[in-house]
Amino acid sequence: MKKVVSLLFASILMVSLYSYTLGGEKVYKIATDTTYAPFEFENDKGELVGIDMDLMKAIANDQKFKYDVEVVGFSAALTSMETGQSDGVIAGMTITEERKEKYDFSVPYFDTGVSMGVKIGSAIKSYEDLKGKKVAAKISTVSCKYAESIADKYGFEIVYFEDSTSMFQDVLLENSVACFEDFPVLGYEISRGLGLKMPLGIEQPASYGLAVMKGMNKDLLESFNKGLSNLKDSGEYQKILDRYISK
Ligand code: ASN
Repeated sequence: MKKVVSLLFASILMVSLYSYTLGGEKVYKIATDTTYAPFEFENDKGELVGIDMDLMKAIANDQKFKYDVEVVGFSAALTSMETGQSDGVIAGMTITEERKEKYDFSVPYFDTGVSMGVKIGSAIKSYEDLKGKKVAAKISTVSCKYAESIADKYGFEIVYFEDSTSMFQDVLLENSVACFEDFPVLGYEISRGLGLKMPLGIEQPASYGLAVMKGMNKDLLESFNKGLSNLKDSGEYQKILDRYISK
């Protein structure tokens, strides 16, 4: 009986290995943020769209690879990749020197930087005005790191959020007097009626890229880079941007 069971088990294992290599194209798992427009968000029809999502789709189509998207939030997306539950992260993720020690990035595909958002009508015009006040930030982000780096100097307290929508809400509800977020995201939301404004300029100019763990998933990174370059040549890349960003 034991023998039969182990034989059965072995054959099941073989069949599954067989089908993996035979039918077996790899399906990459790509983790992303929740609402982070215009990079990833649900449209009116409940479809996951945005520059990241459309780029991923077009690149996979061009390079003939398959992928699944996991919408988990930015901090959770990093954890998912770090624990091997996903192969890469595309989430309006800023390429930084510090992150490059841990992750490999694709070629940059979008320019970004950090900006302060305050409620329309707010008197806050400078970092000095934040003294003794609460400021909202989203954990694990470059904008949050930036807020942390100046918090002591300007004497404000940081309130942490998992997602941008809750962070913006906290400012609109006047619990926090300001938030720090990437300007393409803040700018997009403001242009669509979010009641915030950006009284100051842009700090820490940088770019977004797709990330994989250092030394891993080289094939994914290579395909992404090749596909992106093809999309730029064909004009498809620009078409995707134009879908979300008005000139
Ligand atoms: N822009 C953020 C960062 O790179 C990521 C995010 O909030 N989706 O830190």
